Amino acid sequence: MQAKHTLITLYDYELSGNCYKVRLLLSMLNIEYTSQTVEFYPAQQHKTSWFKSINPLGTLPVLVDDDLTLKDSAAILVYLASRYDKSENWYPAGDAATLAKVTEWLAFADSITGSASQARLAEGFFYQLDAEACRASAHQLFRILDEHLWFAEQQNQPWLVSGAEPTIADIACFPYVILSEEGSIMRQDYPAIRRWTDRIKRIPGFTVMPGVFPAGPAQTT
Ligand SMILES: N[C@@H](CCC(=O)N[C@@H](CS)C(=O)NCC(=O)O)C(=O)O
Repeated sequence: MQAKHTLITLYDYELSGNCYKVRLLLSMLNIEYTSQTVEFYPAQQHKTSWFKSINPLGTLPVLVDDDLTLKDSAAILVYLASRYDKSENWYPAGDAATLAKVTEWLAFADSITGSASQARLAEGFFYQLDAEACRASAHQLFRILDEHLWFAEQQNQPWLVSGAEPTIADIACFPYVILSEEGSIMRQDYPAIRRWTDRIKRIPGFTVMPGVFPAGPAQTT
């Protein structure tokens, strides 16, 4: 049965990877919400006085739950998991080291946004950015991510932070990795990343966005 939280509003843009992070967790936690579209491109509605009265930073996503307004995808993930995930797996607040590791990966996700997402903006949204430099930074991060995941797999750890279940760290890092080809950042040299993205696609409640495809049939051999 779906949890009823009719007061939640997500200020959202379908093609935004940062908004997708929030949509993913809302779906995986089966939380009902209302989506308010903010036309990012080409209308630039996020820079209008209407939207800046909601978020003076002029960035998406924004989540409003009752009288709480949150303006950053990582803050929103922390909030949703802390408030609505009864299993406490998504944001395991009980253990200091685990929590610190989740936070470390949230910061890493921001670095991915600052490189892979920027390359995508340059290629697909005609932003005046140094796409080549963004790609080079993204590849450095993907190499680190791939090695981390490879070593984790050797310990039978499927997710970014050790433990049997995924955390918001996986959700925060996933979107701009899986969308990286839209910025001409190919992932053929990162096999552990490819296996990890496939595992994420198999989490119950996984949802797609334009450019992201569902998992294929599970391998039986
Ligand atoms: N750290 C913020 C970054 C948000 C962000 O940069 N969002 C993009 C859309 S995907 C945006 O609104 N960019 C407009 C701008 O930076 O002016 C978060 O994770 O929410």
